[in-house]
Amino acid sequence: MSASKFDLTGRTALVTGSSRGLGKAYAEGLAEAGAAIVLNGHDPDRLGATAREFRARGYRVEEALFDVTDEAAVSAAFDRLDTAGIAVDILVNNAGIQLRKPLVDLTMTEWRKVLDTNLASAFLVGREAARRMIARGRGGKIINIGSLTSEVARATVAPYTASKGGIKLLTKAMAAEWAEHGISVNAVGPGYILTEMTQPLADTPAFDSWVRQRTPARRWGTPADVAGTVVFLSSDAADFVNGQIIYVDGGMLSVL
Ligand code: GCO
Repeated sequence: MSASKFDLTGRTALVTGSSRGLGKAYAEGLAEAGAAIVLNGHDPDRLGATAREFRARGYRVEEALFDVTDEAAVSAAFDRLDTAGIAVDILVNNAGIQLRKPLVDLTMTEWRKVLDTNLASAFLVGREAARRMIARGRGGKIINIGSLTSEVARATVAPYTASKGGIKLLTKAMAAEWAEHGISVNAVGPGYILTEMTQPLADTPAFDSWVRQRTPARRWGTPADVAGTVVFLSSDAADFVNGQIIYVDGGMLSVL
């Protein structure tokens, strides 16, 4: 197989929640593979700083400041991209938040915020992207970001778990409807990856030890460990992969 199957030159990728953390790593990986990047975030300062950093590295970057949970804002953002002549060929639905709290203490407001940010956003942004991919008639790639909790649960992260379980099946539902249009829809489930979101866990000695003991690779993952799988699923090499979730977890889900 020629390396060109993994070349994203000429493609444009929108990565939601890409000002920092895993989303930023996915955007970096896609840029390194040749894609032009549309960065998304809701904090203008953080988004601008990341965009400047990417431009300094020679990446082609656009900034899309919008709230992925706001239907009107998502639609308006895509209208702005249309007006600018920017067609999204690759969408990575990465935006997500975590909230660690016992279910019995959770409020409806907290529940809704996690489910809206982690799951509804993938529907809202995916719908806008797919409408345009179908209309253009040249296919596309959608990668939804799941989690180990797409498969198994951990106490105190119920809304996150429910949202990531939803991501796994929404991925299949999207594939069921959009594969015939040449759109590959898949998911990636990162394991315990060291980011701002998980740093408090890594800083807890007992949790850090548990992760290292439960992971056959005996280490936390890095954002770079996950980016390659996102690039693969964004490339022509994955044209016949649909509705799948690939866990990048050092083997954690494979062992008792
Ligand atoms: C937690 C963590 C996990 C990881 C990741 C694992 O509190 O257990 O936040 O949810 O972030 O999702 O795949």
